[in-house]
Amino acid sequence: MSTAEASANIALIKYWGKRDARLNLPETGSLSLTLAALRTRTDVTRIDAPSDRFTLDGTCVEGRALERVGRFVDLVRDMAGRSDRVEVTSSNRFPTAAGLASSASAFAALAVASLDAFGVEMSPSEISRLARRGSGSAARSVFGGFCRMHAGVEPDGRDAFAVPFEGAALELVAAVVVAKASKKTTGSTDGMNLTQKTSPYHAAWVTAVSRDLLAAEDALRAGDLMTLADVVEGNCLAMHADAMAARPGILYFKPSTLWAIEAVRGMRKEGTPVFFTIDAGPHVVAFTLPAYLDAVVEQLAGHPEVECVLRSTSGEGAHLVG
Ligand code: 2P0
Repeated sequence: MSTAEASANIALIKYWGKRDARLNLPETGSLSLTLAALRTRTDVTRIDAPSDRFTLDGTCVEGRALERVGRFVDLVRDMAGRSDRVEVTSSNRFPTAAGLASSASAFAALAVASLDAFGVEMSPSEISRLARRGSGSAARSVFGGFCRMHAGVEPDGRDAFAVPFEGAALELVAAVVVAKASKKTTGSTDGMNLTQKTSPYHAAWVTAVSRDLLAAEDALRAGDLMTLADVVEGNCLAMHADAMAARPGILYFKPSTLWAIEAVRGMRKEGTPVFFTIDAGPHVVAFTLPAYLDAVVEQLAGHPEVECVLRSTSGEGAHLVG
């Protein structure tokens, strides 16, 4: 049995659109921080059976999710020249009932465990490229800390992988404001495909990302949290504006999302170094400096639709354990 762990990551500058759906190539680059608290552990064992098996958080999974895992492991089977089926057992070390399940930590951990199970050796960039085939954001969870995903230009995707971002002069920690579970929202893949096809703002989004990436990298290197706050919040709201302008519009915000945005901006106005970002769901992630985390967590817990506020430092990249 091969066991790997990986942590989810939260993008400061977001990925929202693909240049190739089959190879899962992003339209733009992105910039993220891997979060220690959102961890997935995955075991992969080669088995003598007619088909793959997948258990997630103690429940046997079938249908599309099992097929997605099987197709991903096929990439590793092809490299190894083997056809053995596998048993994949995965567990998330955070409250999945809250809808925080992450394809980033899942496919980064599955990539590392599957390669080990089939005895295939790869460089970290090659592992990132492989993880990307499972999920675009998984390419970033191969690495710890800040991470820069390159969109690349090659049709075969050989230059579309993540690398660690060096030289950050800020140590960011996160408060994850988990909204109470509500009806399932549009998944990221479907959401970005619909946005790309129908949103009149999408071309402007793509242009904005290149500019935001440069500005965010400069601010991170300069340790300029207030400039980073403007760029990251602006990029997040631009992604959501793009999605909201799709037909039909995709709206991920809930009342607690808007409440948390206001709370974060209120704290910043009062002098707390904190800023927010929001992925394809209602949860708000507030980034701050370690000395302010307790106060930020306390302020963000006070809405009736907030399930809990998780605290996280930056996390490690995907690795084998045991
Ligand atoms: C991001 N998200 O950069 C953006 C922001 C969600 C909002 O990457 O289709 O699950 O599997 O490549 O990786 C989530 O997208 O999408 C995502 P696929 P994925 O973090």
